[in-house]
Amino acid sequence: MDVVISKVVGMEGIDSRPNPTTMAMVELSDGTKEYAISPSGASTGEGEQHEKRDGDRARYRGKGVLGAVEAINTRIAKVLIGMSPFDLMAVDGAMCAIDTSGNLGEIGANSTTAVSYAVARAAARSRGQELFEFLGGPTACRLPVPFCKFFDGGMHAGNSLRIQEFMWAPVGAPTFAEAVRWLVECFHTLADLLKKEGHPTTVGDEGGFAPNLESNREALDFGAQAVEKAGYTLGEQICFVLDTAASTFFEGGQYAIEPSGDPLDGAGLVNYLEDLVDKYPIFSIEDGAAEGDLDTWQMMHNHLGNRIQLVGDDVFCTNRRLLAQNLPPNNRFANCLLVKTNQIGTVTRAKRAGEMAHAHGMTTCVSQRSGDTEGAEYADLAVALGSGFIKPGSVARSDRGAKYNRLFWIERLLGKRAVYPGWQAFTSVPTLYAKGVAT
Ligand code: 2PG
Ligand code: MG
Repeated sequence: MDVVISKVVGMEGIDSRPNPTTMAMVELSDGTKEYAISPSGASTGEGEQHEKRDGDRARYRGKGVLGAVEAINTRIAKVLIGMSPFDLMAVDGAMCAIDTSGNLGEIGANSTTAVSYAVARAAARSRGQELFEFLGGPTACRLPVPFCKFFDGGMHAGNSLRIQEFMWAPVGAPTFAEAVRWLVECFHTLADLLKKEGHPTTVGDEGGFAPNLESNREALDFGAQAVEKAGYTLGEQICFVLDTAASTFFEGGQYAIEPSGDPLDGAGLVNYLEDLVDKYPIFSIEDGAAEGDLDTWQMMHNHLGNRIQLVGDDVFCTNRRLLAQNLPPNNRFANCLLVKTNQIGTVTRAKRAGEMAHAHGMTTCVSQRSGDTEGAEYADLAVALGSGFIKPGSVARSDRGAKYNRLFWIERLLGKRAVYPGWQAFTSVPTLYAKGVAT
C-alpha cells in the first residue's frame, strides 16, 4: 500500500521572543509522525505572505494563533489527508490552493509553513532519509558559510544601534565545524572586551550582544578587535557582513543609519556604505536600501555590486514574482537572494525561489527569523539548495545554536563528500570568489 498522509494536527506554541506560534504534527499511514513549528519576523517586508494572528487582546496581547491552528485542523487537514507526503510540491500546492486571498491571508503562512516542514520531515523519515537528502537529492553536499551575528540592533534590540545585524563570516575556515569554533572563540573574546569597557553583555533577539554604542564604526571596531584578539586575521579568515534592514530606519526619504547625527538621503546612504566598505572588510550587505526605494538600490549596485554581495530580503520576500524585478529585462540591483520559508509560506515555494536566483547567477542565503524556534529545518534547506550562506543568528541561545548543531551533524553525515566553500561561496562576486580559488 502506498504511504499517505493520515493525520494533520495544529497546536499553539511559543517562539523565542516569546510570542505564540503555530506548530504542526503530521502522521503517515505507515505510522511515521513528525513535527514542525513556524518562526516569525519583526522587521517584515510588505510583500510577505500573511501571518494569521487572532487580534484578541485578552490572549497573548492579541498575538494568539488559534485561528491559524484551526485552519490546520480543519481546512488544511481535509485537503492533505490521503495525499502522498513524497510529492511535496503537490502537497504545498494543494494547501496554497485552499486560500483565495493571494497572500495566504485566509489560512495563514504561519499554518502552511509549519505543515509544509512537518510533511517534508515525515516523508524523509518514512524513507529513512535525512531532510536535506529528501529535499535536495543525492547531490546535496555543500555546507553554507554561516553569518554569525555579534551585535543586535534595530528592531531586534532596545539599544542605540540602527543597523539591525552586525555579523562575522568565517570565509577562510577549512570546514563548517572549524568555522563555528572560530566564531565561538570570537564571541567569547568580544564578551571580554565589552565587559572591560563597562558595556553589558546581555543579548538581543538573535543572540548578538546589544550594547548602547555611539556609532556603527564603534560596533565594527569592537568586532574587528575581537577577531584579532581571538587570533584570527580580519579580512582573510573572517570578514564582516551587515544586514542594515534599511526599511526600518527610512522615513520621509531619509535614512537614519547612525545612532546619532543627521539622516542621509539615498545618495548620502550609498556614499556612507561605500566609505564603510573602503575602511572595513565588509563583503556582504543585506537590505542596504529600503524595499520601496529601488533607485537607491540601483545606485548602491552601481557603486558596490562588483565589490561585495548585495542581499535582497524585504525587497524580494522570497517571492519569485518580486525577484523578477531584479532579472532581465529589468536591471539587476541585488546579487543575492535571502530565503525565508515563512515569508512565502511553503518549503516548495522557498526552494523554487532559491533555484530561480541560482539559475540567474545570484547567490542565496537561507535565513532565520528574529522570533525563531528549536526547529532546524532551514539548515537542511540550505544544504538541499546548495546555498552559499546561512544566517542563523549568533552562536549564543539554543534557538540559534540548533541550526549550527544541525549543520555539524550534516557535515559529519556527509563525511568526505562534504564541501565547505568558504570564499568560493561568493559566486556572484568574482573578485571575492577568486580569493577562494587562490588559496
Ligand atoms: C532579517 C530577519 C532575520 P526578521 O531581517 O533578515 O535576521 O529579521 O525575522 O525580524 O525579519
Ligand atoms: Mg533582513
